[in-house]
Amino acid sequence: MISRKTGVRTLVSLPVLALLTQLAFAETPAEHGSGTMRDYQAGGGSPLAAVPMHQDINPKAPKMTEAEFEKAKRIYFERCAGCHGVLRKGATGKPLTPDITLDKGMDYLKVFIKYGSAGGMPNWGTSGVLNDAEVDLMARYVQQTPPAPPEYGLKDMEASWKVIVPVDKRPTKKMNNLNLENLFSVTLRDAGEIALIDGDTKKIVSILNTGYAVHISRMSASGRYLFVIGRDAKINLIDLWMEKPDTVAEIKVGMEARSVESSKAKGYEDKYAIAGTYWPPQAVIMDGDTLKPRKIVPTRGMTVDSQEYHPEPRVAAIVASHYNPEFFLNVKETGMVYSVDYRDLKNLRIKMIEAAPFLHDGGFESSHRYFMDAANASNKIAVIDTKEGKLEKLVEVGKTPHPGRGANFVDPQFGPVWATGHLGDETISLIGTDPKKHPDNAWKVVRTLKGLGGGSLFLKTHPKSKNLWVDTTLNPEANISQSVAVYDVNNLDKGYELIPIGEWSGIKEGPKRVVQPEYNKAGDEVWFSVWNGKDQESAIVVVDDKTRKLKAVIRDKRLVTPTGKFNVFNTQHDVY
Ligand code: DHE
Repeated sequence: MISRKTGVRTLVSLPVLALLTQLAFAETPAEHGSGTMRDYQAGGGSPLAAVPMHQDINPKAPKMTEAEFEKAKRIYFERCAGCHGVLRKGATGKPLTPDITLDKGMDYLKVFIKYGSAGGMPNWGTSGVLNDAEVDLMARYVQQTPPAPPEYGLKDMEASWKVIVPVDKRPTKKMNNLNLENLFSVTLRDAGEIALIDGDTKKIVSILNTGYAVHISRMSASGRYLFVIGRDAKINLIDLWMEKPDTVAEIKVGMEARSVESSKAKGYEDKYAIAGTYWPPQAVIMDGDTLKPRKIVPTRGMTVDSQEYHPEPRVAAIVASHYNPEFFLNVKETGMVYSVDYRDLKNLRIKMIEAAPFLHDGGFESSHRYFMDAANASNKIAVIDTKEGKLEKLVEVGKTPHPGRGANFVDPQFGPVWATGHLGDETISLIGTDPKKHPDNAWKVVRTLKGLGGGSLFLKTHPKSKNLWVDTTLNPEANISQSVAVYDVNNLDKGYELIPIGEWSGIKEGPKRVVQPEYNKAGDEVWFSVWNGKDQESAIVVVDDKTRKLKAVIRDKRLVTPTGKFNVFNTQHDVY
């Protein structure tokens, strides 16, 4: 048997081999199989590991002491919950509820946990992450009734809510000399901070404390307020008009989260914000200038395909419609997109649009009418018409699409297209997006590009650019994860040029994974993060888009684990 982590061949006894071959808990290999994919799913550990939980005793399950249970719970939330879910009802990984695990029994479970499965379960034992005693512990743990983290309602949110600078004490005009439209908010993931970087001078303006394992930034419609969300569901509202931009309000909207967005429809600019949580499975609408929580939107419900109840459908990407006063929420595990009409919060209108599992990330095509939404476990892009509020089409793409917000450009042969890369294969799918002038190409994969390899997370272009940049952050080969591919959108048949961003950073040590291309406002520079370990030096590499030559390297010891970068203007206007 070959360990996915080490590539080392290990001898496995025949009964064990027999068990391994009948393992039925197959998972999506691309999502989960390699150490890097595994770490990506786990996201550095769920903040729920430290949360006290309610626990029933299941008399049929093997005995565990309280201390053993606590230890196993911590391991579960650090390693397993990202795929199997908080309540073990299954997400990317299969369900692990006692009705299934008690039947499987100790031997089966121990083999499964120790050796992994061909379907994608990591080999936790043979890779050295868990020792035999811990494998035994986890086999007993998954036969217990899953402990349930507490709910988190309006009262909890209000208790965490702080308005640091009230609205009437804030500036009435911009008080700094920053070119705000070309400011970048940069995620400093493991520091729990963001860096505000001046896009013109490339100087760090300030470093601000945010939530744990901070994740993304989004802009208000006016470009004044910056919203930053951490994995611990803490949101910082930052006022960019202040002499020194700083947090003016904060709130914790749940126990685990990934997404935040603000209202963009005419008449509702800056009025509301919304954040989606992984736990509890819900979203909350807040006031856009204070984060006062207003209305909670629950997401528990039936799955799109078999219409079975799912107790923990997490909220993944959220986009704000430019057409109607509505947010579009990805309800991941049920495969439904909720359009939430925010005109009347007392009589909230929610439309449940059937898409496909598991909805993760996505963005608008160039007209901003259609939300191109990745259903990663189905290898599909769901095209959601945000004007009509309906599913337009499900488009089959490559394995495990991961577009970020995707990339829009005009294909010389097929007209306007939106592109996605994939975690599970080396392709880039180009989908026609112009039903009016190019009806034959609309909502079809019109072209497939060959990229550097699997493990792509993000790709980007800009309306003023002729280049399409694609990262391969999670590829197991260092020379690929440290490089990006760039295509000439007017000459796609020529293939890509490989650009060694990691090498250009000048940093010698560390994995130097290159992640997330992001343009400046003018569209003539593209920024890449060179993402190293927490104790290693990282960097941001700025490339001249026209010449594809190195323009600047931002190196500063305060840039700890930079990952996402959000240019104010491009984020505000959904330019990508
Ligand atoms: Fe992300 C976007 C969830 C791991 C960097 N990530 C998103 C979105 C979701 C999501 C739902 C879309 C938000 C939106 O548009 O509203 N991310 C998750 C996870 O569940 C996952 C797989 C594991 C976890 O436990 O967190 C995960 N993400 C990562 C990382 O490890 C990355 C590479 C580094 C980091 O900073 O944590 C990472 N995710 C990003 C970035 C975006 C993002 C940079 C926004 C891209 C954009 O251009 O908008």
